Amino acid sequence: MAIKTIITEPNKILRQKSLPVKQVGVEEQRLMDDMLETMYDANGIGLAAIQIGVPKRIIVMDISKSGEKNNPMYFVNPLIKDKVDETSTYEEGCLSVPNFFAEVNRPKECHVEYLDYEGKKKKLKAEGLLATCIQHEMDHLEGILFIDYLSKLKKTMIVKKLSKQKNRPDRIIV
Ligand code: GNR
Ligand code: NI
Repeated sequence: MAIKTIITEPNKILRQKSLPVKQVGVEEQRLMDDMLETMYDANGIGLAAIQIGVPKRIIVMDISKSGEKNNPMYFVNPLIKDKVDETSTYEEGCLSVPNFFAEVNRPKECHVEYLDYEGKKKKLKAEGLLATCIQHEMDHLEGILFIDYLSKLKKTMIVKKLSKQKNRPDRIIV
């Protein structure tokens, strides 16, 4: 397993649409292993493959509480089959938008169909943090970030601050 670099805004790669996986093979399983290790290392609860630069429709998640046993979840080619009209609000963050948090409304519950780590077809009814997280991750597969739901003013402010941080050199030799 290996820890990969997480791509951060602003970066066009994050706007790419990810492509369906034809078959869950060893290459995909290796990718899922690396994604999980990268996510744990960054203290995240979810990660989409595009965040490490791979445009495949693959997500890993673990929403277990700290101190509890790890509960890794793998989603390949996830599809939302159904969602309720009722929404809930969560303060979201994103490993690709480091250190910025904002409230986002999303459907409170959703039904998801996907392939698991073994390539087996699965169904899941998600609610609470699980529903929020899976929708956040599925947005990544479409090139959407949570800041896209904020006002233009807030979004511009966040992207500006992130690009300034990026351009700041670690060391200047004069
Ligand atoms: O670690 C993460 N926390 C989080 C909190 C609220 C809603 C969504 C998330 S996902 C995020 C990790 C990430 O960026 N996944 O794409
Ligand atoms: Ni994210």
